Formats: sequence, C-alpha cells, structure tokens
Amino acid sequence: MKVLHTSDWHLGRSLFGRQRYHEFEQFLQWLSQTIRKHDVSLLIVSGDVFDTTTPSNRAQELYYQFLCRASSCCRHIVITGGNHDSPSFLEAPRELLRSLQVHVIAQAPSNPEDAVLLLKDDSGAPEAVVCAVPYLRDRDIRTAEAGEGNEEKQKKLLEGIREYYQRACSHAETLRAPLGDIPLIATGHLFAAGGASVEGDGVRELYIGTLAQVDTTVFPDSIDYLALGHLHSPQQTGGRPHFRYSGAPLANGFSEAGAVKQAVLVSFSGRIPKLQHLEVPVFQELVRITGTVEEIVGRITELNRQGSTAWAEVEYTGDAQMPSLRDLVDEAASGGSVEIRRIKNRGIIDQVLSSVHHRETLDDLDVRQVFSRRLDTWGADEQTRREMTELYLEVLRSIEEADIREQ
Ligand SMILES: [Mn+2]
Repeated sequence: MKVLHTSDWHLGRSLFGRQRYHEFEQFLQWLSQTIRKHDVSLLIVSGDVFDTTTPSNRAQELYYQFLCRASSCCRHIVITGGNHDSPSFLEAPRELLRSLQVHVIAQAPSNPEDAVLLLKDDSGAPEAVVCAVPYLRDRDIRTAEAGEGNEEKQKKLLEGIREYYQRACSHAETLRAPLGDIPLIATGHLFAAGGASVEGDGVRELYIGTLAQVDTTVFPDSIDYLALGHLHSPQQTGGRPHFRYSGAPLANGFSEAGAVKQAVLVSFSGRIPKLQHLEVPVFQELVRITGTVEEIVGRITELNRQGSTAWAEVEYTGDAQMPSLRDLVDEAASGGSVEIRRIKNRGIIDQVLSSVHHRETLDDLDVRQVFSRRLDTWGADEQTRREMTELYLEVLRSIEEADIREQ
C-alpha cells in the first residue's frame, strides 16, 4: 500500500502583495499526477489546507477541483485541520466529500475513538487504520479551571494531548488486532520538540510558553507512520524517521529561497514503511540578492540576461548611504523578466533610526516581535515581561483561532 503525505498548503496565501494562485494550481496538478504515477492509495493532508479561516472563492475552487480529480485515482483521501483552518468551514461539506472517499476531520472529536478510520481496499479488505487527529485546540482537550496558574494549564494541555493520542491509538490497535499486519498511521498538527523552523517561513506559534513544543513521547509506539504538519521545512522528529513532517510545498517567504520542498511517499509492506522524499518542483523561483550596489546591479543584470522570471528580494548591505537605491535597482531591472518584490536599504535604515533595534523596520517584524520591542521601550522587568508576554500570546491566539463561521 502506498501513502502520500503532504501538509501546509496554505492555499490563498500571498507573498508581499503578490497572489500565488498560479503556483497553487501547478502544485495541485503536480500532486494529482504524482498520485497517479506512483499508484497512491491514500493521500494524507496534515492540516493548514487554507491560509485563513475565510478562504477566497479562488482558493476554494482549487481545493474542490483537486479533490474531484484526485479522488478519481486515489482510493482514500484524509484531510485533517491545522491551526490556520476553520474547523467548521472544512467540515461543512463533509458528508458530500465522504461519498468521494474524502475524509475530513478538522474539529477534534470529543471522543478520540471517533478520529479513527478503518480504510478498505477495492475488494473490501481492510488495508490501513488511520488516527486522523487534527490540530488540538486547548478547548478540545483541557478543562480549564478558574484561578489556574499558567504552569498548571500547560501541564494539563500536554497531558490532554498525550491522552488523546493514547486513546485514539489504543482503539486503532483493537481494530487492527484481528486484521493482521496492516499499518497504523496517525496524523498531527503541532510543533514537536526539537523541530526546526526558519525565520520568516510563516509558522505561527501554537501553544504558549514551555509547551510551545510537544514532547514526541506523547505518540504511542504502535504508530507505524506519523504524518505531521505545522512545520514548513521537511524533517523527521523524535529521532524516528517514520515520525515525519512533509513540510509546506511552497516557500513561504524569501528566507526559504532555494529551500527544497517535499511530499513523502510511504510504501508499506505489512507494517514496515519505506520512505521516499519526492521533491516538489519550484513553480516560482525566489531569489535573495544582497551586497553592494555594484553586486546587486550585477546580479539583476545577470538574472535578466538568463531570462530568469524570479521574484527577488534585494538587500543593500554597503556602508555608504544609498537614498537612490530604489532608482538604481529599478533601472537595472527595467526591461527584464526578474520582478523585484522587496527592497531593504540598510544604509538608510541605519541613518534614520537610532534605537537599539536600528536595523529593523516594521516590515521585518511580526506582531509578537513588535510587542517584545514595546516591552523593551517600557523597560519591563523579567517577571512582568514573562507574564505580559503570556497574556499577550493568549489574546493573540484566541483572535487567530476564532472560528467566525462556527455559528
Ligand atoms: Mn502551516
């Protein structure tokens, strides 16, 4: 049995004001071709299908077109919700999609056993058990109590995650026991301890404080393959090659320019998985150009000469003040095919700003960093800083996770 694992599509996400639907479309085409080419029976998408809880019509169209196409050649599709997805939105067409053998679990069932799917082949014989666990919001797994300290909350949250996986997996084992050597596959959307994210890759913090990362011992040993989502770089976790993040298929920012993107093809013989990392083609090249004016102009000219259609981020790192940088860059780029998406002029920034964070602009910071800078300016002591940050992150998360379609 062959399984294809992908995650974090973030359909609808743009890059510095530029829409990327063309890339999403090409990626989904590639994915359905890959399913056919490798004779995949099960596709798993481990969360963050869409970038926001209110995806555009174009993003939805791409998603449904893909499901229609893929379900004609792939026996089962399992889609779990991520922290960016609206559970109620993803699950709305659930019954209809089930008739296409597309299983959507975006809201964690209150009984973990209900997250377990028994998949059968064309002759009706069981071929895999899947614990389709979506992103676990703390309201799904933890009973908050008034007056509870932060440490207590975090402990309960981690215990909740552990218990959820244990209950789902032990039910899956019970189902599998009389069925022989079929694989037990689990999904997850979380930040596993020891995982790596790249600054600017768009990975949003999940739980708060020390629990931002989940210890991989929460996953039972009975899992033959763990299909994880949330981190955007492909990687294994917990020292186990079969506990894996597929990573996002598209680079989410210029910090990921040139990064290799993957989908994971898992071929099972019995319960033994064999992993193959399939490289996702680059549909829109991103380049980062840094250096002196001569170096920047030289590189743009060179790229244009090669007929490159890359989107470029330019960063001037020379010593001299260069107020005319934008004009010089525009002139070098004019008439060519390279598109300059962003220009960072360190020279100007150094001159204008004199705070401790003088090398930054608002454009470089996310909201969490802005809050941290505000605390710096305020001169908050260590204790206050920690408390304020925890409260701030809690407010932020409740805004980000608000499921406005829920009613
Ligand atoms: Mn994501």
